[in-house]
Amino acid sequence: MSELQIKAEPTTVTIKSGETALLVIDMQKDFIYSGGYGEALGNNPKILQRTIKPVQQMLQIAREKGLLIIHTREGHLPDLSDCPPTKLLRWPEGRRIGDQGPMGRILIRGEKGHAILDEVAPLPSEVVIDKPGKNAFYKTNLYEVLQEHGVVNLLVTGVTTDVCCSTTVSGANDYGFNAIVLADCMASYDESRHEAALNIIKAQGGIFGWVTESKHVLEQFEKLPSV
Ligand code: TIU
Repeated sequence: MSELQIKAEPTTVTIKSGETALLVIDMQKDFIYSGGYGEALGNNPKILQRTIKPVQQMLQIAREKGLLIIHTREGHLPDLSDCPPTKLLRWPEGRRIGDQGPMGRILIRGEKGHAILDEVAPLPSEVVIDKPGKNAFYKTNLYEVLQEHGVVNLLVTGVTTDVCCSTTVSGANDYGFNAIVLADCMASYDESRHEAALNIIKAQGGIFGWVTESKHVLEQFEKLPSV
């Protein structure tokens, strides 16, 4: 198993490729396209679109080098039985989870808006985890999947930095994984929150993990033989 040294903040991080998975968080139309949940919350979803290309590149190299790839999707059952009333009722009617929008019912599994973007769509062989919360470890089998595959390190990408990515990184830390965040593969609806969330992750000697750019990861993974 090859050891790779990834340039990152606050320190260079050494990982074994066979113990590393690529995690792609919530690259769904509901967040990244107009007419979905992100917009219903008052955001401009276009801001997240800069992540598409770098995430696509990370998927390509991870597939070439045989990494475990896990995609997540935030969403709820059509009867909303897995959606806490607090999450449901916090926004005005018409803009709530389950309300009808241009991409179907907002943040509901199986609706058009719930789907992952075509550009970064999972292959049939890849793991897709549906989650009712922000943190991808909450009420999912993510921990068990990672354990089963002997994963220690997570290369974390997706949206949004300050919500589903940061809560998942915090979860990863508690569950005993190294989270290595790829800043250019991640975005927030607000640039200052993106920066703040990254700063919190890498502060205090890397209290939650590391922050790097995909170019540093690509540079290292390119050295590995393809599968
Ligand atoms: N996936 C994810 O981050 N869910 C959110 O609700 N993000 C917001 O920034 N609102």
